[in-house]
Amino acid sequence: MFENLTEKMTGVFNLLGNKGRLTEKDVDEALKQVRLALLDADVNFKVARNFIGAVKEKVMEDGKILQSLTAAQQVVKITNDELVKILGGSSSPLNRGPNNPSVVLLVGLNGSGMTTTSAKLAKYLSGSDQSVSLVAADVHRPAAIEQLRLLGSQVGCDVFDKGTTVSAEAVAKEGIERGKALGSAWTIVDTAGRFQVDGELMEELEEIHKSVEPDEVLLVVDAMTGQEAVNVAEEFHSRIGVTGLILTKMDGDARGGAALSITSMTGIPVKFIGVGERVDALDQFHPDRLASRILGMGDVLSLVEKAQQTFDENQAAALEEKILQATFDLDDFLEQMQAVKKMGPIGQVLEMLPGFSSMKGKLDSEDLDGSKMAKSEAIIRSMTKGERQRPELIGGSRRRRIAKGSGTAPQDVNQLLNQFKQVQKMMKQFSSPKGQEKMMRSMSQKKGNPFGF
Ligand SMILES: Nc1nc2c(ncn2[C@@H]2O[C@H](COP(=O)(O)OP(=O)(O)OP(=O)(O)O)[C@@H](O)[C@H]2O)c(=O)[nH]1
Ligand SMILES: [Mg+2]
Repeated sequence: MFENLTEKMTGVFNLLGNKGRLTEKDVDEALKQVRLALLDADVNFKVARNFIGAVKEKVMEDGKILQSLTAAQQVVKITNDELVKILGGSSSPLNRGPNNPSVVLLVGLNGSGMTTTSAKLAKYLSGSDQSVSLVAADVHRPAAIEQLRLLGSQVGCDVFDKGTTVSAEAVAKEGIERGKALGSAWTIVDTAGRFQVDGELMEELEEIHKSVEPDEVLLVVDAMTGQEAVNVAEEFHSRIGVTGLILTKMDGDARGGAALSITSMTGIPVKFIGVGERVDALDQFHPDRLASRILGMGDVLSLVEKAQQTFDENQAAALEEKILQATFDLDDFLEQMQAVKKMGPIGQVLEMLPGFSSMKGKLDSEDLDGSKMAKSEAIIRSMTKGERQRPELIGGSRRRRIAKGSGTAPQDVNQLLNQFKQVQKMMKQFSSPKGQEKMMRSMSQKKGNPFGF
């Protein structure tokens, strides 16, 4: 996510961090670089200008900052706070209406991801035990209805449609009735997109809006469109009133312009982000977490949440026991790899680690696209049960057999065994009281705010 911007920002602040006390000129030079990085990410120039102005003002306001030995860290902290601010301050949950179902209208331009996002949102909400039904109000293309039906069955939600011969407004209205009859907590209405904002589309949306009185009108915006997204949002907002934004395709090559410009230009909060094509690739939007990522500090909170969603409790307890007993073997290693895979594409998972942007150069594409992990899995699967429990049994001839069986080379098998040895060593350390103490100590030193003060 926003790799280029993150790389440049970390570059600027690393340089600043090497200086100790700062002069006003140092700050100006760093902020100039930050401004260029923002413009290069296609951030709206007014947003970039105001942002830089606000950071500078805050830095100079407190006369002691520049003289301090932690001046650079304080500048980073101020930059972080201002970033959080332009991203909307805090996260905004969905508005729950007074009656069931709460109605969510999804609107947007053609191909921005509305239909996919309807299903993602349905999955997201049903994940927290809320019943959801979907309405196919894109009556312009039969394929759109079919697409929503298919996605609906994937996420286990009722999909209401009336074909393509009735008006979108009529389908939407009946769809809400259907949601009521089903006792749904939420009914999500998918609408048609257009290539550009045009009168016809807006009239149709206005009619739907009047008829269903939605609790949320969510504009789905493709993050790859950059700051052009601001104009789109303004037009939709002035015609039908938008209550929230969903930025899709944040997993792609989006540079950051849309995400960083849209809320401060329009005042509309981003509520969710789409991070992939799968129906589970939707995250609630947290301004502070994105700011932290942009400044190269990763997103540990999201990582922990994803892990909690993925690992079941019994599995986690069994693993803990094995670590404490120091009986963690290659089968457990395999199980761990599979669990990590469930958290999403490995490149995306790694991106949430602090400092990843500077580490990235040291990894090869095999590490990032999951092919190394697939190789490791194949190697372990080619081992016998005994070998998985006691890898020290593996000598030259077994190694050749395993390599052949997994379509890899003997040095790949070696590499995996070495990697496993490292993990085992770390876990052994953790299982001894002394090792635990050591680890706790180093963890507690890292606790607190990520800037180190
Ligand atoms: N990588 C990625 N692809 C996405 C995301 N959201 C949607 N897509 C893809 O974008 C394409 C268009 O998605 P749709 O949901 O059909 O878009 P739409 O806005 O309903 O399009 P129309 O109804 O045709 O106007 C599909 O191939 C989706 O898989 C996302 O967050 N990440
Ligand atoms: Mg669609």
